[in-house]
Amino acid sequence: MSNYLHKDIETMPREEIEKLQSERLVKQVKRMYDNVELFRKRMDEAGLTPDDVKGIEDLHKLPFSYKQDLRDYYPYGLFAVPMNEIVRVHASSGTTGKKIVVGYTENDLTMWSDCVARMMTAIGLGKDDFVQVSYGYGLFTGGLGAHSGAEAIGATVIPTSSGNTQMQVQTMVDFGSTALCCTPSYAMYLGEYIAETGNKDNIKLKAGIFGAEPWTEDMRAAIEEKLNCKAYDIYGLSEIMGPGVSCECEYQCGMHVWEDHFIPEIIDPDTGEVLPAGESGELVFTTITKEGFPLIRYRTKDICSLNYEKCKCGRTHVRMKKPTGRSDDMLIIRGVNVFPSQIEEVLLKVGEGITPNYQIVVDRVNNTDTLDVYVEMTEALFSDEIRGVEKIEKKITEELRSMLGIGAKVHLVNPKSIARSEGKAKRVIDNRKLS
Ligand code: DLL
Repeated sequence: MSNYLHKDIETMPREEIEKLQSERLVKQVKRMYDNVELFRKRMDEAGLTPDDVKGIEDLHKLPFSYKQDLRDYYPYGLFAVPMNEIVRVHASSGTTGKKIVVGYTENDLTMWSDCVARMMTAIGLGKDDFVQVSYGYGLFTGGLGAHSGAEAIGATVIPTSSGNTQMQVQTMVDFGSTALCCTPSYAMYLGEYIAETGNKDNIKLKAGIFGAEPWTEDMRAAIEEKLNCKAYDIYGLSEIMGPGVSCECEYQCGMHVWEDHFIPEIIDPDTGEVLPAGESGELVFTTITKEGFPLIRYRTKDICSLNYEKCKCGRTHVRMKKPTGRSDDMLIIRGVNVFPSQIEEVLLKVGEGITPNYQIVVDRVNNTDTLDVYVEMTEALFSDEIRGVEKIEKKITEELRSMLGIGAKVHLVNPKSIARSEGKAKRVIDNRKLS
């Protein structure tokens, strides 16, 4: 027996979903053509006018949009409404120092909380629940996104934000949290801590809502065992909305994309061709109801596939598989998006005593991601009996923390000690097994 927030929408027959999407897409394209300079320019270049778009059958004709667009039009240049209609902004890492910025109107925020609330309802949460939100609050969408969804179902929200594990567990025990929202790696970490402190029988969790980074079925089993609750996957990205673009239902068999708001496509990342249902490729989204910051055919770079079969829960909205990787070099370290180019930018900035030869090593130790940055020092520094190495390492560590918002271990190593490859330099070694 499934719990629905809006049964009519969640179980809408496919023809009706597509009809609704077509109507909304046509309106969205017109609105964006009138209000977003870059979109108008791309349509003009492609020889298209809004009248060429009669429904979702024309979606594939429309130009793609990219993360780089958000950088080029930083901070507000892609918004489709005047700034005084934007009631909130969020931001996430760009490929270099500048963040990418997204904005929401009041209606956008309502739509967002509604999407998260649908999932919370589906997995059996409601007014009697205590939802502990341990995603970070702030520019990151995780904290406030989960928070608003939990408020929308009338649950009692416990906004602990991220970090301070002892406080998180104490709160979970004392406040009687029945649901937990955080990254899956932090859920594992909390689980370990709960076991170590003998608290497993003191927690009352029934559900966990985990996302913002890839995780496996093995991790799900481990988290469910450690936290003694069901672990559900939630997916999203700042550019499209935040958490809740898609989420699992009670059957944990793929994440339903809320298709009345988002149209997903799977494309070949190299050719841009749309792939048949079921094939794996790059996920692309079009937002058909967003007002503040709408996007047409946004290239997420996440690799996954779509399943249009009706789910056991009765929902008709397409399910996406857990993303298995990315078609770019973005890493997600402790839930934070990190591009190797950001690290390179820091190294170039510090400059003194170091060469551009570096290697980034990511691993997972005791369920926590580690980031080690190895940089070759210059011959001059090396022959100077390596005086000042510690100072430079400290400086790079500080700059990295300020750029990425997470800690890294920096190691200055001897000149020519990082293995050279014949082709492209192997800058990143990711030893985590996530797919
Ligand atoms: O991570 C939004 C979010 C917050 C989702 C809380 C779920 C829970 P960004 O920081 O913009 O937004 O990062 C988006 O994270 O393109 C994926 O690569 C990755 N990602 C997000 N959710 C999942 C997931 C938030 N469930 C990027 N599985 C996305 C795998 C995920 N990867």
